[in-house]
Amino acid sequence: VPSRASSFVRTERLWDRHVAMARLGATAKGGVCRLALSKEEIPARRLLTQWGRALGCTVASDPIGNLFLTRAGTEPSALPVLSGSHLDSQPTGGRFDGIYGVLAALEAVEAMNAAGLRTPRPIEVVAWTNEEGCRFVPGCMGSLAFRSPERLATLLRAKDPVGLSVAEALAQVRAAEPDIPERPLGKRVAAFVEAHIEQGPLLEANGQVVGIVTGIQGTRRFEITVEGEDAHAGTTPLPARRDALSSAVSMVAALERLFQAGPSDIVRFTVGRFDVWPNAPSVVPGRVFFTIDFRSPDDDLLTRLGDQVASVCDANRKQCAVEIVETIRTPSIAFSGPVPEAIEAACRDLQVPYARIYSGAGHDAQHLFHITPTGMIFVPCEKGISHNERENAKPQDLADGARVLADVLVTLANS
Ligand code: HGY
Ligand code: MN
Ligand code: MN
Repeated sequence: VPSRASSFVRTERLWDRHVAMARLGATAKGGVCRLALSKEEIPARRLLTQWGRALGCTVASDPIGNLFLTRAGTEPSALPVLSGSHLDSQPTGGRFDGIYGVLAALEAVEAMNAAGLRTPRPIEVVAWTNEEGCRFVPGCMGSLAFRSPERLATLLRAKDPVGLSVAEALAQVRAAEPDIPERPLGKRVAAFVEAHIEQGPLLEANGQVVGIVTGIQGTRRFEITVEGEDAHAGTTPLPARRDALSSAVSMVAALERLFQAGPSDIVRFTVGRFDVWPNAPSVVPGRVFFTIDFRSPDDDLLTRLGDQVASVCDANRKQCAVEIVETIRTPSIAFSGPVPEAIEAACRDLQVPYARIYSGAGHDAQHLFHITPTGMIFVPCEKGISHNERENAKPQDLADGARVLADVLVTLANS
């Protein structure tokens, strides 16, 4: 159908934009390290801004640093349709996690321009600040603030491992963007659609190209600090030791028994960060910091198991003190309504093989879900590898996902 936006999506152009972005924060092993609000992310924001302006979009950023490229609608007062994901990556991240959703939305806008399509609703391509939650905790920070503006002050105070706050890092980023105006935090939107690689093996294994995401599992994240006492490894007898590492290791072993007690492999329990001080071979560690990332589709399980974290840590602290802080808790959500329906209609029109699929990974969509009709489009990634520098995807799959997204955005922006 000549006037359909999807007909104007260009596989090479979308791929080339991924190649250009992958240079920003490129790692020796072929991945990216582009942490939130880092010096590597500034040029990525700049490149996105340049591409958006070349397509006639106006660019603005909000008080948490979310970046918006707005394609004007014929009815400026109509609520906009948002689509996007994140520019930031994990330290050993891949070239597609997050960035694909931003570039697919940009490609959809370019295709609408080429098709000469105007829509009543404005369309906004969005890059949410700090989705990955590595440098600054919690993750999904930009979409969280957009949904709950009352959280802004607290989120701006979050500090990175060297003590720099979000506010200070954001000030550095915004100082590099004098030409990008600020807009208020949060507003009502008509719908949000996020395209993302699956970060799992199912679509590729089953020969499907698009996953219509049915929901996102719930998450609880904790930070545990174990306080003991630095001591001489050679002279300190066992009864006199307050060994923070020994206690922390007992806690992790006990937590694994708690979380992996269930019959099936449903619960996801990860200790991703484990810092030891002073981290010297001949010093009994006086302090250990570690993180817990706990996920389950079952909210009752999230409650039942998550509520035991404190008692399990306390029962294994031995001669040490322990502090447990829950940093974020997001319930599991189920997508329904106009956005998944529009995705399915577009897949059928375009004859793109699709399946319904549940998301084990967290996304910004889990916050937008609470304020507007929301849905997600997954595309395959090689062997489901992600949060790994070997993350890979096929140009054709990325483009097919962008074709579906383009027609979905036109449908929603006309509704
Ligand atoms: O951890 C997550 O689920 C997301 O990919 N940051
Ligand atoms: Mn992501
Ligand atoms: Mn990720």
